[in-house]
Amino acid sequence: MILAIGGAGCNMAEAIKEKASDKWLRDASFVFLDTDAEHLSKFERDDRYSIILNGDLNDIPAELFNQVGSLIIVAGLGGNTTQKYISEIIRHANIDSGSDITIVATTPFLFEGEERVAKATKTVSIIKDLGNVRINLFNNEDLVKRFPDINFINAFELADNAVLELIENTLIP
Ligand SMILES: Nc1nc2c(ncn2[C@@H]2O[C@H](COP(=O)(O)OP(=O)(O)OP(=O)(O)O)[C@@H](O)[C@H]2O)c(=O)[nH]1
Ligand SMILES: [Mg+2]
Repeated sequence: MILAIGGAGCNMAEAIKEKASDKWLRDASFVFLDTDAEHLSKFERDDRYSIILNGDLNDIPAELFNQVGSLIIVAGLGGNTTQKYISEIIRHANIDSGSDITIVATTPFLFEGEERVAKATKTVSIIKDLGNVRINLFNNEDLVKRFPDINFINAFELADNAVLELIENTLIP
């Protein structure tokens, strides 16, 4: 299962769903979680599961993680939603399925400002405190070195592609 948290996570999951070349990834189940109902509505289609977060996890069905062997969580760190919900979601997934959990997350570009970077650092420490998840961090700033032409418009699309590449190249179902 690919579980997206927050605005960036949902955009990344969408890119994975659209562009994945590995069959296991194309066939994976997708869950989109966000506090932003308008953004979330963009991903609502028959084959997806999307859930609006409203302060607690009561809206997540108990059986959601049943029989999920491998859970990949995608998110952009640096925002409020992901920081607020990620540990609770991981605990929920752990209790329900004991599944193998991997987080693939990006850290912000410097152009987003120090506050975002600091928030991302804090979220990483929250995740690390849980201890039982693997975390693959992709530093968005690396894209600046890789793509000298990167700009405000294409930056997040390049990041989405890099996340997909990381999952296909390093994670085996
Ligand atoms: N790859 C990718 N990263 C993004 C995108 N949009 C934002 N980001 C990155 O993700 C970080 C977190 O942003 P969001 O996902 O919007 O934050 P959130 O978890 O929804 O939290 P709030 O919106 O603050 O409630 C940002 O600081 C950016 O670095 C995107 O479309 N794709
Ligand atoms: Mg958001």
